[in-house]
Amino acid sequence: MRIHSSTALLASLVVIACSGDDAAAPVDEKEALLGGETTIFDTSPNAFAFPARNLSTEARELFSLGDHFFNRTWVTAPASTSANDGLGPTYNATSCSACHFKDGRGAPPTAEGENFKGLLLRLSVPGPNGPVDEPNYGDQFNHLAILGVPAEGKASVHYDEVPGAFGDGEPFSLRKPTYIFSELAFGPMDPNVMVSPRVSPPMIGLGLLESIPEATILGKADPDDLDHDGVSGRPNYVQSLALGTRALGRLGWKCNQVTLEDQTAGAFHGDIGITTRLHPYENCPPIQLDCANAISGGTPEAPELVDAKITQLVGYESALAVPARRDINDVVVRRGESLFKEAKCTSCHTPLVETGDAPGFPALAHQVIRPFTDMLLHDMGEGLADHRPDGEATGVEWRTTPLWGIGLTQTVSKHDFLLHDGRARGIAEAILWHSGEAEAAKERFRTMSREDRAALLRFLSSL
Ligand code: HEC
Ligand code: HEC
Ligand SMILES: [Ca+2]
Ligand SMILES: [Ca+2]
Ligand SMILES: [Ca+2]
Repeated sequence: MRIHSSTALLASLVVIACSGDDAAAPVDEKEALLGGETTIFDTSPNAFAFPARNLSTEARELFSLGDHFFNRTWVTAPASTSANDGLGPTYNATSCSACHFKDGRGAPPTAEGENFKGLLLRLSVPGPNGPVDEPNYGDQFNHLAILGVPAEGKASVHYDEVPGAFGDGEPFSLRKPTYIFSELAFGPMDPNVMVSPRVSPPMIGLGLLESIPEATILGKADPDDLDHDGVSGRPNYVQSLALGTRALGRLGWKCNQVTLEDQTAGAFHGDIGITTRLHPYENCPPIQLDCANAISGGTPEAPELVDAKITQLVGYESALAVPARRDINDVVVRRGESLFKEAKCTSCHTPLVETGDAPGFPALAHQVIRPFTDMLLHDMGEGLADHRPDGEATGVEWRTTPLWGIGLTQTVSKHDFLLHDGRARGIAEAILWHSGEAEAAKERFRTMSREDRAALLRFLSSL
């Protein structure tokens, strides 16, 4: 099914909602509108690539310009067109869309020796006032470089199978990754190096998440677990280069970036090697002399990318829409939804939130959205820990991942590897990795009957 005319589908949804043969109370068709009035209706491989349905004409133009830029391939400077040169000197990919393919999520390497594409490795070492960059490799491992400059080396993943069983005895196996560096160009890493593997997350609904009022997010935090439900939830505060101050982090797997502008400039610098006003110097740790001496596509005063382009990209990223839910009237899906609540998955995956003002993006303002995240950090236990603090996030904490769009992962990204490092092979494994504050919820899932587990998974696949 591929429907672009939203009003047509909206109308048919209402009909389904009224004529469904489910004996229970009729479902409010609005439940399908995960992104409120911004929601689009598409279940094709392009489902994550559309602008918000209610976007103004001007905002649509900005979206198109940014879209173009998101797909642009960067080349080594100097090139005949200076508009897209400045790649590297070291980098991980040559375009945003190489990692966020079709605005979906990246896949980890599936076997030892396989290349890293959608997964990157963040690095740091403990310093006197908190973590600092790894001295010779910086804050990210860059496995690629332009001609004449050494890449930082190679990385490989190794998976160990960890066996387990559901409450009814049915066995399962989880795969735990280990990362191995080789051919390191600048000697061994610091013995205290902390490595955080992260896949590229899907790009939908980011402007809506940015428009959730800070008070709403902080209102859900319960750092000392005063209500004794075993779930705390803490905000992350990180330095925003865009705002010039420390502020509430919302983006990244640990809420480690504040605004889309921060995230975009950071990605250009760390992932592609493009300098901007916020990151005016090339990404070359002191020992990497060939990197520092390579021809740049700009200067610190006139960086490789001008602010206007960042604005276009932010216009694109803000407006990428969330697709509507499917099958909301299916009896099994509805049973799964009840189980999701009963298992208290909702204590972190908040089903309903209202956005506040959205300066520059009126289409995103005051929308009733269903992101299934509280935008807070949670201790998820040793199994998922990266042991690498990030801002105020500890080495065991992660942002509650928004679950909207999760059921379209396979369609859009052609794989269903989930969690921050893509270790989970599908939704069930992602839940089974939950521990720490989510241990009790995980146990409720693990000990459900087979039928209930299937219903819960059907519900998540409808998102
Ligand atoms: C090498 C792969 C790679 C490339 C290239 C890349 N990204 Fe990302 N992107 C990631 C990863 C990994 C994360 C998660 C980062 C984290 O947790 O710190 C991410 C996160 C993001 C997020 C935050 C999403 C969220 O849910 O919080 C945005 C926005 C984003 N990237 C935009 C961009 C833009 C714009 C570009 C191009 C300038 C880009 N990315 C290039 C891998 C990549
Ligand atoms: C204590 C908070 C908390 C509770 C309770 C919780 N989760 Fe999560 N969930 C998280 C966090 C944090 C992550 C990200 C973990 C990671 O990537 O390492 C996550 C990730 C996920 C993912 C993977 C999403 C993705 O895109 O990678 C799924 C699926 C999921 N949770 C479903 C559930 C279900 C179902 C329940 C109830 C049985 C549940 N969660 C309960 C916090 C929670
Ligand atoms: Ca550059
Ligand atoms: Ca590096
Ligand atoms: Ca609590």
